[in-house]
Amino acid sequence: MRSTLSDAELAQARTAFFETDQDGSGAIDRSELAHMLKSLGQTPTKSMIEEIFIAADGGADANGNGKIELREFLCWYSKQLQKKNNTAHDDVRCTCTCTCTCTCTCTCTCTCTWY
Ligand SMILES: [Ca+2]
Ligand SMILES: [Ca+2]
Repeated sequence: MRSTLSDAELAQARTAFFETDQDGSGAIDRSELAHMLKSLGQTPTKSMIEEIFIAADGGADANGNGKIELREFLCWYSKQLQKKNNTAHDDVRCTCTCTCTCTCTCTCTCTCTWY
């Protein structure tokens, strides 16, 4: 694994992992992930969870055993940070303030991600 995390980011990621791993099993399962997202103010849907676990372009559950081990989590976390940085550079950060879920015909194309 090539780590692109700084020491501070690594420490942060480890903390996040152990906070999320509520039963201390050393791995994050789907319900633990859902709980973590909720604590971040997200409303995780089943597909959102699946997306994180098994996204085609690098899901967190790299070995497909249905759990995110620390190694997998760190790898995934660094990818998210990279994405975030790339996004910031491209200046396509979410600037839209429309949070409505109505079916109006506004053409808001906000691309913010779950974090
Ligand atoms: Ca666990
Ligand atoms: Ca796994």
